[in-house]
Amino acid sequence: MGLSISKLLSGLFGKKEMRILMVGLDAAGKTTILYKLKLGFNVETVEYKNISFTVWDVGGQDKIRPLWRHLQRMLSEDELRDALLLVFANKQDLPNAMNAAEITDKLGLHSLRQRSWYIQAACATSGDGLYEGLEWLSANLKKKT
Ligand code: G3D
Ligand code: MG
Repeated sequence: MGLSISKLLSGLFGKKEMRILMVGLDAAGKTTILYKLKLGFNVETVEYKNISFTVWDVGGQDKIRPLWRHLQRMLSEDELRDALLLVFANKQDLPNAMNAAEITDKLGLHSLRQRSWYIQAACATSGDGLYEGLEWLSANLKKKT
């Protein structure tokens, strides 16, 4: 279905759209998360609670790495000024995985100003935590609009 038609339908049925940029280290589990939410490729639309989430999984591309290597600078880009920030602390099934508190600390999330952020422990292979993440996004999208 073309973009314009889907936009028209969402207008008719009050469906909201949310665009998601997914960034992270190679092998962090981005593609697994997308596949778990819906079988498919690097750009996917996931329907959840009457919101259409469009997710771009852009992790390993050399050209944009300098952008996300510095998370805080990336967030200050104009296009992301109003973006919600959801962090999946993935691979929680592995014994040596950093937990959500450790990742919060490493990413300096507490020092982010004027930003709605949330960290969700997850295991992409089983799907644990993935919908809780979307739940937070959908709740906060409603707050914004
Ligand atoms: P990426 O898209 O961020 O680069 P992938 O990462 O989704 O390709 O995942 C890289 C590897 O990590 C995959 O293993 C995948 O199965 C695994 N993985 C992803 N999420 C989890 C998780 O929550 N727990 C565990 N144990 N493994 C995970 P393979 O072996 O298929 O390359
Ligand atoms: Mg990938």
